[in-house]
Amino acid sequence: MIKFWREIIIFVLTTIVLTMVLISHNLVPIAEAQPSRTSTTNRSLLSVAYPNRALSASPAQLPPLPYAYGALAKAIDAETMKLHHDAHHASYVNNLNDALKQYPNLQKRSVESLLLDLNSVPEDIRTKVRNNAGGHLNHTIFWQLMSPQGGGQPSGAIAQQINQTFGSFDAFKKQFNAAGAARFGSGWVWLVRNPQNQLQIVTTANQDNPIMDGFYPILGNDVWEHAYYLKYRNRRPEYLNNWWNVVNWPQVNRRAQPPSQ
Ligand code: MN3
Repeated sequence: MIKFWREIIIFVLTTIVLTMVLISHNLVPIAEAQPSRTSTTNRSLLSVAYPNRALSASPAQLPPLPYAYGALAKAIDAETMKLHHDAHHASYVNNLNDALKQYPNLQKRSVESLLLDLNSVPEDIRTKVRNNAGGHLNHTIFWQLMSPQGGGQPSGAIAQQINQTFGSFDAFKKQFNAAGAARFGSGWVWLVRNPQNQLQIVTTANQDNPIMDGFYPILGNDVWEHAYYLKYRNRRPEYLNNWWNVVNWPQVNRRAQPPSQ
């Protein structure tokens, strides 16, 4: 009987020692390390143009407007929409293709990846790529964020997250509009997810996109004069206020989903 127990103990000890040796040599997988929220968020910055798709640069193409020019009249007039899409956005697309035409390797990269690593873009086209890749990306996101059926109170998960972060939808709107009004010159105002996975309001200058500062863009409004001047003249705050009448909350919710693993 004693011999039996001794053999059991020797067997158990041998198993423990053997397992420790295997683990120390990485031969036995321990539980896979979970990616942190931060690294997950950073990885997703490579694909922000659409809820699940990056923006191609081979060649860059003007996406069709998903509604008629006059469909957003609750906030933006038809003439502004036509110019904004057919002239301004089209020129960002054309200028980006023009900048990349001597660099076929860069055309294989997404617009997001170009903006995330501008240092890898040759200096002679870097500013042109920054402005026009940014312009193409920002406007591609912008058209999707509006809808003729838009406006009203936010719905879904984003409504809760906005309330938790800013207190209420009205408080959030006030803060977002104030940031947009205070952006000097041309630029954008955004609701982003920051690397700590929190909602935050930021602004960007010119055609920079929040991914360039490590933020995931959920919702954004264009505060360049070309976005509002025909109808609102210099009254940017009035444009910012009316813009909520066309915000496409279902689309905002799709963009606000935690990034897929
Ligand atoms: Mn614009």
